[in-house]
Amino acid sequence: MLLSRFFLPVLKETPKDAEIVSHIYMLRAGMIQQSSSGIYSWLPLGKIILDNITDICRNEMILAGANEILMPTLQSANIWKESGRYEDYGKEMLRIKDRNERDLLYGPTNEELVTEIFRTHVKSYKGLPLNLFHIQWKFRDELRPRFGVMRGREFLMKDAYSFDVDYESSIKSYNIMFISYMQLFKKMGLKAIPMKADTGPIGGDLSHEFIVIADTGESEVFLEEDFLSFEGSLNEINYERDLQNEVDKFTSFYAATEEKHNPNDKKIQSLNLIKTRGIEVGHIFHFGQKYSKPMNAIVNKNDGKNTPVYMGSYGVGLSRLVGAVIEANHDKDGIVWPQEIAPWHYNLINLKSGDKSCDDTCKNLYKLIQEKNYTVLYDDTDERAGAKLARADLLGLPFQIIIGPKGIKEKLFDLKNRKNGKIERLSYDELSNFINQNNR
Ligand code: 5CA
Repeated sequence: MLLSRFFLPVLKETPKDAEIVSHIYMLRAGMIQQSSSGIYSWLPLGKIILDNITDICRNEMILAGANEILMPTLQSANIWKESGRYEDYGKEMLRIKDRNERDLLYGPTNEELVTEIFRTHVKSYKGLPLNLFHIQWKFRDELRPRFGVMRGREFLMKDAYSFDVDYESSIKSYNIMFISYMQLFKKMGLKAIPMKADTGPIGGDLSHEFIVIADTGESEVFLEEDFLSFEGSLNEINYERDLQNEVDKFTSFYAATEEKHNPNDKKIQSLNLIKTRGIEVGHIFHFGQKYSKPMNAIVNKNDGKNTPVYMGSYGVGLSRLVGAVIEANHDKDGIVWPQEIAPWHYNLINLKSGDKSCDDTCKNLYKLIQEKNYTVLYDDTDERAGAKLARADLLGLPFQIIIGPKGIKEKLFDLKNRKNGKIERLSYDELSNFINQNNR
C-alpha cells in the first residue's frame, strides 16, 4: 500500500477528550472517528485491525466446530417477552417502534433470537451438539460510554451459542469454548486470564471472564503470579477430545476481582499474588435451560423423552479488543502491534521522496517484500523526514526500513525493530536476506 493513496488522517495533537492511551492513539493514528457518544466510524486503518482480530476469532470458532450465521441487529420484542427479559433489561436496551407501532429493539445480545432459530429446526438429540455463532454489531445504551471503543454504545461482538441434550454434554461444549478462547487470544498476541465471574443479566450457574492485563483496565484484579507465564498445552489442542483436564489446569490458579478477593483467607494468603488491572475481552456463560424452558426449545432424547435443550453463550468484544491490544502493546511514541494482527509487516520509509536513488531503492524493496508474500506500507509522501519517522513510530508496524540519501551513499540501510527500538544497519543483500528469512 502506498501511503500517498491511503486515507490516514493522523492528528498531531493529543485529542482533549481522550483519557486513556488506546483512545488517544486510535484517534491520533486516524483509526476511528466519533459519530456520537459511544458510537464510532472505523477509518481504513482501524477497519484493517478490526478485520484482522475478527478473522482470528472467526477461524478459531470454525476450528472448534461452530457454524457461522448472521442474525439481524433489529429484533422483535416478542421473543424477549417470551424469555421474560424484555422488562428486566431496563434502559440499556434501545427500544424502537416501526410504522405499524410494533415493538422492535436493537439487539444487546442474541440468546432469544438464536433460541428461536434453533427451536424452529432442531427437534431431536440427533442434531446435537450444535454451536451457532455470529459476528454482529450490538447496541447497549451504557450509562457512561467512555474510553473510546472500550466501552461503546454500539460495539462489535462475536457471540456463539451452544445447544446440548443434557448437562454433561453442555459442560463439554462450555469447555471447548473456554479453550478456544485461550487459543484465539493467544493467536492475537495477547495473554488472557480466565477468571470465574458473575452471570449478570445473561444468567446461569457457571461463567468465566477473560481479561487482558493493562494498567488502565476497568477492574482491579488479584492474580497468582505464575498464572501470567502459564501456557497449558494449547499447541496440542484437539477439539474432538474431552477438554476438562485442560480447563482444570487454567482454573486451578487463583484470580479474583477486588470485590471477590478475600485477604483474610489463610489459603489465599499463602499464594504468591500480584495486584493488577484487567480489561474484560471475553465472557462465557453456561445457563442450561434458562431460555429454552420459557421459549419452549424442546428436543427429543435418545430414551424417547423430551427435554428443554441445555445452552451456553460465549462473547468476545471484537471492537473492544482493538483498544485492549493497544493498551497491552504501546510505548511513549505510539502503538506496537503484535506481529499477529499488524496491519502490514513492514513500513518502508523514503526519507527523501523525489530523489531518484531513494525512489529506485524503495521501489525495488517494495516489490521484493511483496514477492515474499509480506505486506508493506510504503511512505512515499513528501513530508519532512522527522514527521515521517514520528508517524511510523505512532503507526507501530513491526519493522521499519528507512531509506535516505546518507544510507544510499554508504550502501547501508536502517532496519528498525519497532518493539525493542533497535536499529541495524544492513547492506542491500543483508536486508533482502532478512526479508527472506523473517518468520511471521
Ligand atoms: N450473550 C453474552 C455472551 S455471547 C454476552 O452478551 N456477554 S457480555 O455481556 O459479557 O458481552 C461479551 C463481551 O462483549 C464482553 O466480554 C466485552 O468484551 C464486550 N462488551 C460488552 N459491553 C461492551 C461495550 N459497552 N463496549 C465494548 N465492548 C463491550
